[in-house]
Amino acid sequence: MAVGAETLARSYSDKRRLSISSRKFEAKFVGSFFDLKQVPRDRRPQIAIAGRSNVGKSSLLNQILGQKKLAKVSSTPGKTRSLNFFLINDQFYFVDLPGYGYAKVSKQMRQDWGKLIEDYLNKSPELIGMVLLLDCRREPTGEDFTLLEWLGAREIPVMMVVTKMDKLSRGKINDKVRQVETELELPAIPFSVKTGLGKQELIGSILDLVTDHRNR
Ligand SMILES: Nc1nc2c(ncn2[C@@H]2O[C@H](COP(=O)(O)OP(=O)(O)OP(=O)(O)O)[C@@H](O)[C@H]2O)c(=O)[nH]1
Ligand SMILES: [Mg+2]
Repeated sequence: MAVGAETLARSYSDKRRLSISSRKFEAKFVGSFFDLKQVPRDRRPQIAIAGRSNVGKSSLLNQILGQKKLAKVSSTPGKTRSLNFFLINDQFYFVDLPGYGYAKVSKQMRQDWGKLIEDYLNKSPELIGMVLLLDCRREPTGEDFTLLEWLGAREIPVMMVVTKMDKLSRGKINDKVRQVETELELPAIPFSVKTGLGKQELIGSILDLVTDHRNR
């Protein structure tokens, strides 16, 4: 039986996918950057982790990388103030962004962080996707919507994650996910670093994104 070009192409991409997904995320911390001029520019794709201060960005990163302390976690909001780059499997970067919306820092500091995030978003052609986090006990803010609009306008894929789900009772988890999905018009992944909820689903989405980008 003749094998069509389409079948060959599919089996090739399946193999590529397998070769990525069968490996773990091997992560290397590259550096913390306060200025966009310092960040690595080697054309490897970048996936940013964004959301309000204290939403659980650094914790999520440690969880999916299977490491406890690679990204700094703190109960004091505003821990991550720089762009933190992690090289994954030598293939792509995760960029842990400073959290936004934390009121208890000086106006100057808020402006500086905001500018760093804005600069990063406007001047990073390597950005291929974003993991956007929302705390399950909070409503999305204007900043969350602004970010979503910005990503939508540039057709950058978003993986919406609802964090700290261990704080909700089992029965409320599905309701919360549906509420977020309706409000933001996006699929959402429920997540908890305490119970491991959502870890495999998120890793799968990230691997799909990287594979799609490579096969383009
Ligand atoms: N219960 C619970 N706590 C969590 C979870 N994820 C994060 N936390 C806690 O939330 C706090 C903030 O976590 P971080 O990972 O530092 O949050 P962040 O978004 O990186 O914060 P900034 O860097 O300040 O923007 C810490 O006390 C974490 O232990 C979770 O899934 N469940
Ligand atoms: Mg952080």
